[in-house]
Amino acid sequence: MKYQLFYWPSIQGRGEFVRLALEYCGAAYDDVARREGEAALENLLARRTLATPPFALPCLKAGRLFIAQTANILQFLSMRHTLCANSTVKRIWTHQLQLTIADLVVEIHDTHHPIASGLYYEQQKAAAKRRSADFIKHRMPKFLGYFEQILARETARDAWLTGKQVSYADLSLFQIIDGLRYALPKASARTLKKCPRIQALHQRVMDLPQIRAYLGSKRRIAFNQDGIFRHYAELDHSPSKTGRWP
Ligand SMILES: N[C@@H](CCC(=O)N[C@@H](CS)C(=O)NCC(=O)O)C(=O)O
Repeated sequence: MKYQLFYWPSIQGRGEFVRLALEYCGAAYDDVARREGEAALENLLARRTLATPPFALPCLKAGRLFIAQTANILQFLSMRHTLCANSTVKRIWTHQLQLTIADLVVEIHDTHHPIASGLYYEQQKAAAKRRSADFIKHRMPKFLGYFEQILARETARDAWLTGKQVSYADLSLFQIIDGLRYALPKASARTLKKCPRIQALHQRVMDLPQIRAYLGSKRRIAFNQDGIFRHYAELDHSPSKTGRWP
């Protein structure tokens, strides 16, 4: 069976967490809008008569089933493919980690769009400067510090977030780090200095043969200024010499 992924064709966005999981487990999928254009997405979002209509994208079609919410899609895929450890405790734990990553994704998005998604960045630049300063000073260290501590609990050097087995949460954390390095190169480097295990995990995910092949393929869309991770140099704050923040 071939899955159909419905997501915006020109950005990584939230769809990328699903693409990484599909690529890792070698599942056949059609990235529908990259082939057919965005009209396919608009048609889907208008189909309120579906049994499970999506509110927003990404959405995955598996047979007759339409599944939305990134964490929900990943949990579904993990029931069919080897994408997390096979015990109830580990499944719930992996889902919990993914939901925390979903919270982080919203905060990353809000660094450049703190007022409204429907407004241009230029219309909310002043608020974006304040929001990104707070994100860099407080939120990014808090989130990444949490994941670093989770990894530190494992004694084995080659452990993943949930233990011995790689899970979709590891693939998602890889994506977060890749994106933060693109969007906030200076600030993320400062935070990541204190997170050696996260840095190592990012490299280890990149070295997984399926992920390496995907990243080198045309299927991987480059980061750009339309996605969740956007690079605006003026948002990549550093504290001043006196330690003060904007
Ligand atoms: N919680 C959802 C959020 C989905 C979401 O906000 N998707 C964005 C694109 S990345 C969207 O289509 N937003 C339109 C809207 O919220 O009206 C998830 O994690 O999948």
